[in-house]
Amino acid sequence: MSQRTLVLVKPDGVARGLTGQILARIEAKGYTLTRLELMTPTREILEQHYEEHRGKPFFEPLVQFMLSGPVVAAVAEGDRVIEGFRSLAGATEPTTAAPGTIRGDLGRDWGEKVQKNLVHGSDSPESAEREIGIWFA
Ligand code: IDP
Ligand code: MG
Repeated sequence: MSQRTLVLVKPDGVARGLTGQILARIEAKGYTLTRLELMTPTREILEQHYEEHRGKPFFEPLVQFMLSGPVVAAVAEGDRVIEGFRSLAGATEPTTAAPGTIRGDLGRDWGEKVQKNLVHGSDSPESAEREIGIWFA
């Protein structure tokens, strides 16, 4: 059965003009974009979205970063898209994310309290449905 995931092009990706390249990689891999919107999230949306990280040292820097400019929210669909998009995205830390991945090819460390790593992708079917509900209520 086909699956869906929430993808976010974070404010660094939008500000650096990388939205098209990032979405092109998702499409080139064969997934289908079924929702797509440029939006400016509220703190409330971000606190819900990153609920699991509340209390961690990078939580507030992460929320501030995500509030720093518009993001592109998308729903991508296809068999095993959750795993497939996280594989395209690469590891959380862009410095060591594998070359060939979005974060490995397009990201770097900027010496900040939060890793600016261009994209978000849901990590499980439960997270995907929860997150799609938050961003596309
Ligand atoms: P993921 O985006 O690869 O799933 P998560 O652990 O869910 O990574 O963390 C959410 C976001 O918080 C990351 O994408 C990154 O922007 C930031 N982040 C995670 N861990 C750290 C950290 O140890 N230091 C700074 N920022 C972090
Ligand atoms: Mg995560």
